[in-house]
Amino acid sequence: MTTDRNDPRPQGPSGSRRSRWARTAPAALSGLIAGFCALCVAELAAAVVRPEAGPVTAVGGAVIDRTPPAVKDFAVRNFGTDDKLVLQLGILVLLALFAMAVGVLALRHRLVGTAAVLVFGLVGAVAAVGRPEGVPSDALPSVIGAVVAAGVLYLLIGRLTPAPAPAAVRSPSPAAGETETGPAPAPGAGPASTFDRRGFVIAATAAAAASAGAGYVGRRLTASVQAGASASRADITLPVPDSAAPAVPEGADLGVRGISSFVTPNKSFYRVDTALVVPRVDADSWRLRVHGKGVARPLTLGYQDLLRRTVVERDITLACVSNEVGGPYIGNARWIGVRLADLLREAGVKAPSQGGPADQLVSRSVDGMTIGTPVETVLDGRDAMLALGMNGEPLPFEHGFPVRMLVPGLYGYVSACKWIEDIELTTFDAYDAYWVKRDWARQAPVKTQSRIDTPRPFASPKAGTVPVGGVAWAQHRGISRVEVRVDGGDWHTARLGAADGRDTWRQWVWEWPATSGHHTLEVRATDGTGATQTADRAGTVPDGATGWHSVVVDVD
Ligand SMILES: Nc1nc2c(c(=O)[nH]1)N[C@H]1C(S)=C(S)[C@@H](COP(=O)(O)O)O[C@H]1N2
Ligand SMILES: [Mo]
Repeated sequence: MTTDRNDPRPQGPSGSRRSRWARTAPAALSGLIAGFCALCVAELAAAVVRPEAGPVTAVGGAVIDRTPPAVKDFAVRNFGTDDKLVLQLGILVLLALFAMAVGVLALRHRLVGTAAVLVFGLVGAVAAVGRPEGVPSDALPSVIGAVVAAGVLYLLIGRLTPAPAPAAVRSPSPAAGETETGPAPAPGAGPASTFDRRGFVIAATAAAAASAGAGYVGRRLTASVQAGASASRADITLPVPDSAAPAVPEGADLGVRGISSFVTPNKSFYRVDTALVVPRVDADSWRLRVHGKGVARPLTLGYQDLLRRTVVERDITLACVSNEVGGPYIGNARWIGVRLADLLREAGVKAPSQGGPADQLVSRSVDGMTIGTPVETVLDGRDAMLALGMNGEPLPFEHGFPVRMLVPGLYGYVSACKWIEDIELTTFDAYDAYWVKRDWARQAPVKTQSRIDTPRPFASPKAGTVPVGGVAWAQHRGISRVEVRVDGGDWHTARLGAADGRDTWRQWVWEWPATSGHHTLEVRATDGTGATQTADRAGTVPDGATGWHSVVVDVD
């Protein structure tokens, strides 16, 4: 370092520039430490207020809320389920850069820099309160974090611009940014030594350590609150269903290598939601309210109330509207829950076709998601349910513990509210749910689709018999036929896996007599009503992608 106290080198005209740089780095570091401090203190405050109210989560959530569908699609496509991690890393990197800039700014204008820290706190606070589930107290973590961080920055920058000592000898080449009188060099210091390095290092280390401590305590506090939710989940024994699902028929799984398993294990079940922090709801304190237009007898139910009701078990395939042709956002599971229609009838709800005044059921989650479902669909006899269990275990936290909604035949964003806590009967005219406000369709039945799982794109199987297989779905209509063609030739009817009702997908396979060369495979499905999947290509917005999935392979 050129600013060592006993630097023997002569201080030429460049000395002042050098000393300015010598203070710029510690000023940037001060900014970084202040930023770190803000996040750690906010983390501690958020542990008390609400983990989701932490600034990074809040700003990330606000970004998600405002992401146009095209960008969201891009993010999902390129980062998949890691999109949220990428988003949060991006926010942290940006924050670090800004923090360093603020530190340097504070070196020149101590109060302006300090005020800039408060502005950042304000951004976090506005983002937190502006989330769909935001409440005024959500501003606290960002505000408290920013105030403490501003103090830290003020103090650290103070260490870089020491007050003049009484018997100061004026520095021959005062560094830029120094006050009129100029800082007094410490006794024995060379002219370029413009601040008390030891004092700064001690203060900076102390600030960083105290921040880390606060952050650690915050993390532990949050973890202990979440432990309550985990314990409540571990305590649950799912009931034996009053109406069990028939065993999955033999042959529903064709046993062909490379085809998605008929039942999707919970661990590999796709996850799509806007939650940066997975809500951890304690089943013991969880309540569901059913109320609104035409609800003669509003209900408030706890988890045990649901367990005591008639419990059904059903196999249902869930798909996301953001799934592109050939995409991965679909899974099939065995669910246990309470039929939604039973509950609504008990509350006195009538279908619109029976004269009921509400045509939209709006479900609300603990994290503020709103999902609008046609009341007519929920009451038309299908197994719409409040699900408690997934593949033999209580819902995993990621999939909506303690309770989520499911409506066979509708995309998730219009039916499958996770972490549900409120059901309001209203009309489509009166209210637009979260994704509808963001250009997605009000109503979205699942479109007939089929996917080639094997061979994989650009695979090079050996010439001879090559099984071409995958899954096809048209929930609540069922699949009646799947066809495959090669290089635009004749369609060949595939062999279907046994049907497990019409609410689940079906596997299919066709034994392809493959000849060597470059080939394009295409698939199309026909649903239970006899309608064949359209070839017309459409994107996912506003109500689901269409077109045939194709895969290109090179046969050896
Ligand atoms: N609370 C909440 N519920 C939600 C969502 C969400 O973002 N928040 N996403 C919906 C969407 S778009 C889909 S496709 C399904 C996905 O459910 P999964 O993550 O269990 O597969 O959940 C639905 N329920
Ligand atoms: Mo979705």
